[in-house]
Amino acid sequence: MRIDRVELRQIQLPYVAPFETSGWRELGSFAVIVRVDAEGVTGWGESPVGGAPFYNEENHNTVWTIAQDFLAPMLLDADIEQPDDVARVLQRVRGNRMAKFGLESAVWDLFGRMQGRSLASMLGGVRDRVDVGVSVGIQKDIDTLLKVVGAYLDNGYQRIKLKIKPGWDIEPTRAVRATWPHIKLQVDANSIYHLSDAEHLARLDEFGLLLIEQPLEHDDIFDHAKLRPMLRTPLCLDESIISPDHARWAIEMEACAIINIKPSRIGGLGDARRVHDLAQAAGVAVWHGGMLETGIGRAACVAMASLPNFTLPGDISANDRYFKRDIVQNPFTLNPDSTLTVPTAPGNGAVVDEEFLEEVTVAKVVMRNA
Ligand code: OSB
Ligand code: MG
Repeated sequence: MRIDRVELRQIQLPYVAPFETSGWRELGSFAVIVRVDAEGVTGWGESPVGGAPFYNEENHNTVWTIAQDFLAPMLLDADIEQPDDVARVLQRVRGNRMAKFGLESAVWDLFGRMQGRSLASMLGGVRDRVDVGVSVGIQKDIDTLLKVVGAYLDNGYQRIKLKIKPGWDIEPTRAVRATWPHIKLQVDANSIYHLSDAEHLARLDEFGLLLIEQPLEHDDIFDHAKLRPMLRTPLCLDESIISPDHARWAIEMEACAIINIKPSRIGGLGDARRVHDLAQAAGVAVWHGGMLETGIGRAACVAMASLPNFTLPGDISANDRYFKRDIVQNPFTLNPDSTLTVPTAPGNGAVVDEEFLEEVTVAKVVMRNA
């Protein structure tokens, strides 16, 4: 099958509140939205990339350039018989995984809509609801943090993740734990510490955390393997796991007990599923991370998280935690048991609000097969 048309859009969509990590602060989504058309059917995908290359090496402008100059032409040139063909077709382009993911996930959606199958069922999902929590950014002080966390708990979220950095780690975590002794709590450092901080990080052990996420360098596996036995808190990798091979290396090196899966970071739903399967075979738990996706990317995350080895709550909050108005007509809402319901409609199930999408589009390009 030939893809007839690829449309790329840069959007700007403000968050309900700024999101701050150990390394950056963003005020809104800079996602690149991908639309693919073939045989009269439309598929949607999202590269949930940031405005600055502070999480990984990509930003909205690199996705825009690489998708337009290389990935979209390669996709339009190829014969695609199944979604898994896309990764192979785009393989010559090194890295740029968020850019690849936008196209790859759009093709999964396209095939699902053509075949009348939900993305969850195509991927091998086994759940009709997925457990979710909230990732809470760095706040201006501990009082504010307690208010923000309290509000999310009141909304019904049963798991809280705190972003940490030097100077905002032990005390905020202690305060949240002291206020809510029994909630599921975890922390994410986004690569800000070094192996020499091991003793400091071990001070988090007393708070009964589910996990500590990516304390060390974004491209490191080796030092994480050294750090892991120095902590009682289970170690989880995010930034470092960018492919099935990286997952295998981390597992063989015993660098982590848990893997955060983000299909966008790994460059495709197909490879994300491979990471899931490798981890499951090795007895390593996985959970679904988030990149503050719009409703398009979010729908794919929820489908992915319905696979069997996603045994910890995901960073996939309801759409209203991120946006006042999203670019879909069917946002997820939080169920009372801190879950989101897995879509059963064909493809990713997102119903795109094309009028609002047009409003928030700041650049658009269309490429076609002759
Ligand atoms: O490290 O998990 C991360 C957001 C953007 C980039 C990296 C991360 C995050 C989050 C937010 O923690 C998760 C979400 O709610 O989407
Ligand atoms: Mg993370």
